[in-house]
Amino acid sequence: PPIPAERPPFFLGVATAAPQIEGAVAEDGRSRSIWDTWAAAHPENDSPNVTDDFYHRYAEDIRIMQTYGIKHFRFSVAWTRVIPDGNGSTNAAGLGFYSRLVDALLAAGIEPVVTLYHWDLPQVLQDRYGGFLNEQIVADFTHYATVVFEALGSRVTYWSTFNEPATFCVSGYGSGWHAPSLRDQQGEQGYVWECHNNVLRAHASAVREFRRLVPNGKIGMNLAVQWSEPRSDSEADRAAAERHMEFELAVWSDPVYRGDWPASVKERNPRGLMTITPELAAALRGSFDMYMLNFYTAKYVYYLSGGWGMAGQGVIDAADTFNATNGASIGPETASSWFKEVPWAFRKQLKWVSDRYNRPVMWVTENGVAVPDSANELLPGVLNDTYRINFYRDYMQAAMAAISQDNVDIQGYFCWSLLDNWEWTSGFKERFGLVYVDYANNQARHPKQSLAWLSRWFGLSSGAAQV
Ligand code: GCO
Repeated sequence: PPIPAERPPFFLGVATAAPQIEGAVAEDGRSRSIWDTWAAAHPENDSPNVTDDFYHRYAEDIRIMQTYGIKHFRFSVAWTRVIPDGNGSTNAAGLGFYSRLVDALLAAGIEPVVTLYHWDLPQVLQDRYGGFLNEQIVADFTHYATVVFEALGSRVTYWSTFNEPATFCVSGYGSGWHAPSLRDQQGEQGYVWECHNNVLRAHASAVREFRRLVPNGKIGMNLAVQWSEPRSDSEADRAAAERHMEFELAVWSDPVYRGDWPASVKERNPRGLMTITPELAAALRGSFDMYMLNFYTAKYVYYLSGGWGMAGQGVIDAADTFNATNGASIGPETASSWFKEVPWAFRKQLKWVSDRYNRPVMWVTENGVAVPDSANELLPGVLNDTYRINFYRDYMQAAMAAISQDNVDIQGYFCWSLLDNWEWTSGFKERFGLVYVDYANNQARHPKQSLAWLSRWFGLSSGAAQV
């Protein structure tokens, strides 16, 4: 597809996560994570044991980024490598891996962007005290974060504490769909909120150490949301959609920017919801240097009296669907059942966040797509991912419209993902990479057309891009 005349005004980065790409799960003293346990219990779902073998092949991936001019690389550190026992002593071999990785990135002119927690809790902490259900996690996470800040803080400027806490709290401790597979579907135990409370406390506590140890660094938290589009124009549906967005997204960022839960959440007062004390509010204030948003899709929301809500969040009277009352789909299918393509919703979402929080600097820290039917396609055809090129063109142009017409301040944009990888409950069946990974042939890397095309659009390379 032709390169659009106007170049995006934000930088282009690529994102990854340790459990999805590293493999080497038993090497250099790494302990098991809750996702290793999950994978062992679901052998039909492939395995993260080797996946992209990034642990051994990162130098090659850095060369690929260099070739295409990518200058921001988002990756996560595995707690299980750094402090295998969850708390207590540091494992020098595990920490050494990230130190070498950071050095290699910097030597290649690539800015490391570090996520401290991308869902891979040490299994020992789940076993010992229930993981995020226990306030002990706050001290243990802070200790872990401090060790990493001390080791990498002089070389790494950009950080995130937690990736998509809504996803791991709701799916891990509510619906049971994700590790550690605890269920509290109706919210009777208050699990999801306990998790939520402890993530906010741990974030505040880790950022306090961060300010001391990495005074010139920038930090935030990657928040994910699906835009809530009212299914009809009725007042009830519009209010339900707004409420849904508050329960899904503002419930994380209101405590940071406004010092309290959204009014709709307080009113509902689900079991487990803590009171945000003035001390916590003060610690959270200013703890986002930028608003890091992961965005993929949207759904219709409608008012449903007494209906179900998000798992464990307490009953809220909105439910979601991909189809409007008139049967219209919210967008075309992708390879993922949870995800339809809706660039217009991306623009609305960016404006919603920007308006609510008084125009924060924003980074899109994940956006991407798995091409339908591409999982079993063979080389070289699968490298011809025009579908993904069109997806990125449309979503990025929506972001550009948000900047030029809605006064949103977006400075960075990370594609999910650099590499095809282990997609959690979908195993290897969904490929989100800009680079194809041939799992059957020694994890060989093959850059897709989308990588070359994006690189050209952003003006990052010309030679490598043979589109
Ligand atoms: C995340 C995401 C990634 C997924 C991606 C595609 O939360 O950061 O879950 O890890 O692979 O969103 O589904």
